[in-house]
Amino acid sequence: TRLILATRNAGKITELHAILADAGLSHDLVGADAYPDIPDVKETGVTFAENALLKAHALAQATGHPAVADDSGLCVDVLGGAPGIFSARWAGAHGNDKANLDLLLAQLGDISDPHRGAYFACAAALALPDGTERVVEGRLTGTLRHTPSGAYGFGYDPILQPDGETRTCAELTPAEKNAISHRGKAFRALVPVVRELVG
Ligand code: ITT
Repeated sequence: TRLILATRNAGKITELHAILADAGLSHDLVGADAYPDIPDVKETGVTFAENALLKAHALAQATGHPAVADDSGLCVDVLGGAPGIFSARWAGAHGNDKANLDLLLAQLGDISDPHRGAYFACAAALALPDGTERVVEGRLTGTLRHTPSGAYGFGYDPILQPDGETRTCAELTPAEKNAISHRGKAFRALVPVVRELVG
């Protein structure tokens, strides 16, 4: 069965292929890039779950196949949860990971480590062409470094050091990150739902 990955973020697609394969899902996983004529979905929701559902429904409707979507971001304690759902365009242009990360570090300045708590959040949504929907969430909590470190991953990975780790998410191998990440947790929870509703 074909299962659409309703995202155009290359970092997410790489992680989702690994997470879903490790969880034993044998579906034919096809990224949204395979459907260039489908317009980008307007993320008008106010929560990760709402936006993930919007993206999953849009792709399921447009393709006629079941679709899974990821809406995710970094929530910083001292910023009241920002950038949150605005993580991909925190510095303005959509998807400029380096500018987003640099701006966030500048905003935090030299705030000390005990006040640099943050977490990654991920909502994983499944939508079927008939309108059936499910959504689950996962989190990874940690502390924000003062300077970026590491070359794996994407987005804010070089500055989040997970609780109990001495390395940033960008210094963990992809398998190590997926084992503990917000995305790994959310999509591993979604897999039994996919099995039940998609087959
Ligand atoms: P799609 O909507 O096409 O899926 P997007 O990049 O616009 O792609 P989001 O709106 O969910 O996706 O934005 C997520 C942003 O949050 C992403 O650009 C990163 O900056 C950040 N982010 C999410 N998960 C992350 C992770 O595992 N590591 C680092 N940063 C992450």
